[in-house]
Amino acid sequence: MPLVGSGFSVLSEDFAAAPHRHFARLRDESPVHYEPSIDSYFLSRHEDVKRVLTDHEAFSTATLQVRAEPVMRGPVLAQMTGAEHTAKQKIFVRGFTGQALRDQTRAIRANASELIAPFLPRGRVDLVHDFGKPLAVRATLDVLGLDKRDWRQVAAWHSGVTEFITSIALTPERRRHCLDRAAELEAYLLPVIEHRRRHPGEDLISRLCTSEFGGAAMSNGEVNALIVNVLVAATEPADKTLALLFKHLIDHPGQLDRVRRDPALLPAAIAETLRYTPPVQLIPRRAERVTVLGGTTVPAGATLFCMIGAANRDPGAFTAPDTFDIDRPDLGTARSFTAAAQHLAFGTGLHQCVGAAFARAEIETVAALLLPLLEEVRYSPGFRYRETGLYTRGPASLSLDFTPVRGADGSGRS
Ligand code: 2IO
Repeated sequence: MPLVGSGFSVLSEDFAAAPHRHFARLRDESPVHYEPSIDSYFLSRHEDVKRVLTDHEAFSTATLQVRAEPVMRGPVLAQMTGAEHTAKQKIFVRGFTGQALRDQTRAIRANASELIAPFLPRGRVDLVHDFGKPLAVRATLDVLGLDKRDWRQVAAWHSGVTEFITSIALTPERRRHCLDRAAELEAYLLPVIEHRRRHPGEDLISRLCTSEFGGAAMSNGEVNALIVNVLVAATEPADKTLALLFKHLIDHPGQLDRVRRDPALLPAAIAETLRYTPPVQLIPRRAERVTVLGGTTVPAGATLFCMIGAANRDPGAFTAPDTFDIDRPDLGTARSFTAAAQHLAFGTGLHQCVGAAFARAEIETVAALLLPLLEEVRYSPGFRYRETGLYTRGPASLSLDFTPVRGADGSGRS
């Protein structure tokens, strides 16, 4: 059945249930797929996605003005260009590499040990809700130098902000809800910003407060937007990536065994997880001029969604793309977390993810810690796997059973 004219929609429930089942037909039959209800084009070919993300003059990030600014309450890094972008990107790169990254990695390990401990004697954990989500928020709070005891509150604000950014359509009620959470988050952050200006530390908020651009410090509003930027970008994909890594390894016991025996294979397993099931499935851009893309003419001002999941499974870019294979020669693990990555999970071009090294360190550290603890790891009896999300996507939950560890909660009881 031809796709075009068949009523197929990436906004349908059918698509949402299992997007990857539709990727091949989209790439083959409608590589620049128009969705009239939201007046947007969905790009599914690796070549087209790469072109759009690389040509930042012709395809801008202006979409974020409506998609993100109302909850960010100011521009995020991805919206900036030129000298301002270069200068502010540097603050982030410094905040996520070198000594900063080594300190963050140590804090992640401590957080992960603490969070997993109560589940070890039970032999069961929901890797998303019991572990991944709290870990993701707490790791980000450490980066920002915020109080970990506030993590539940910050998590609630984060989900309001993220819902706004990642929704394809919002009801007025949900929109209000998201804007309210963003206002509460800003009210929480402003006194912190004021305090860090006077008493800076080594954390990223302090770096943002004390750095100058064009001879002037950023305003509270500008700093707030960049903090929320980090909060969303570092937290939202983390629990998804971790859960997806475990799911793929459990589904491929031979590869799980090898990674267990040789943790040096973890970077390849993580990179392949990011290729196979990128947690950020869509990246929006605006066409700045009329352009022919994959045989379709898109008008100036058009909203484009790069379908990262579909591009990452393009047979033109990867051999046997629907196979999860940590040994695939076309992955290039060493460059998978750099600007030269072949997969597009971190985007590419000027606005490629600045947190890629942090993401790798986080998932690698946590997986290396969990794998030896979760012996005989398997799905809990009766567990039904389900993924949610079109923009960011991951397991709704991941209930795992493993061999209970006696006395591992530190209480001395077993
Ligand atoms: C936060 C969407 C999870 C970013 C965004 C408004 C800007 C930018 C991204 C990623 C991931 C989030 N876009 N990170 O796609 O900073």
